[in-house]
Amino acid sequence: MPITAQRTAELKTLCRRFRREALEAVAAIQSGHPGGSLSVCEILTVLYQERMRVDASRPDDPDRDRLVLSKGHAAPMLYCNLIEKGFLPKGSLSTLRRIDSQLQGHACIHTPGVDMSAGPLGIGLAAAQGMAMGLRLNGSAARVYCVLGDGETEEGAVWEAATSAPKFALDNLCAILDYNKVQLDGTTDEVMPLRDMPGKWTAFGWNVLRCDGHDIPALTEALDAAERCKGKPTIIIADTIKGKGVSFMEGKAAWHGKAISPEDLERALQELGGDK
Ligand SMILES: Cc1ncc(C[n+]2csc(CCOP(=O)(O)OP(=O)(O)O)c2C)c(N)n1
Repeated sequence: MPITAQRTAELKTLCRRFRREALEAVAAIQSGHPGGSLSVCEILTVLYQERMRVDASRPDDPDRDRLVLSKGHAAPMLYCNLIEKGFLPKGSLSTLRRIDSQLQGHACIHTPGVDMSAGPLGIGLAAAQGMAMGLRLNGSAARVYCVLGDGETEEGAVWEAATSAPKFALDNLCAILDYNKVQLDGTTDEVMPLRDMPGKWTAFGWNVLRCDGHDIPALTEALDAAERCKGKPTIIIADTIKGKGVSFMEGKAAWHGKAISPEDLERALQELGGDK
């Protein structure tokens, strides 16, 4: 079912709040990853709040959809979504990255709602593939989503999983590439040119879809098309902007991992607007 205009507006409002909360949390601890959290905001929000079948009252439901945030440094945006879904207590984002907090800088599988630990880039797609195979063996209709960074695809392990998932015809697996064209210390073109991303995944045997990764109806449409595709895994190449929503962070590798000063936080919150 296409998403309604009203639901789209609700999710846009939610995304604005999530952006504010993620930046406030990173600023409070003076460490973390603003840029990649802002770029993946709509992707994670549409997944968790709109399309994934997950229920916080049954966190271990064997038939729940899974999500592997392979670009694990964007954990603040994952936590915003898990809090909204009721997996984590309201207000817990203020404990981000503190000793003994459940909300570490990279998500950990012991945290309620988190399906896979992350930290070293490049491992998530293989883990998601294993989950998809296990679910199919168990006769489950659950789907597995894996969110990748584009810089992350410089890791060779991504391409081992990219090779094998089509062999096993894993149509319950959907990768989403947060294609913001910037990584840790430069653009991906400068650091390691990725060249023809859609062509590469097509050659590996994937169903390749492409959309604007900040456009909520386009993302929902792509996720629905992925679910309809049979016999092969899907990758949604979602064009995004690193730091999206805050003009002085947009497209800047300098805002990949950075402490946010109180002045910059204030400027960012003013730009984002919305409720305090
Ligand atoms: C194996 C490994 N190498 C290096 C790092 C350090 N690192 C963390 S984020 C990052 C850049 C990732 O870029 P990208 O995947 O494009 O993420 P995004 O721009 O979406 O934040 C790097 C190199 C890591 N976490 N793991």
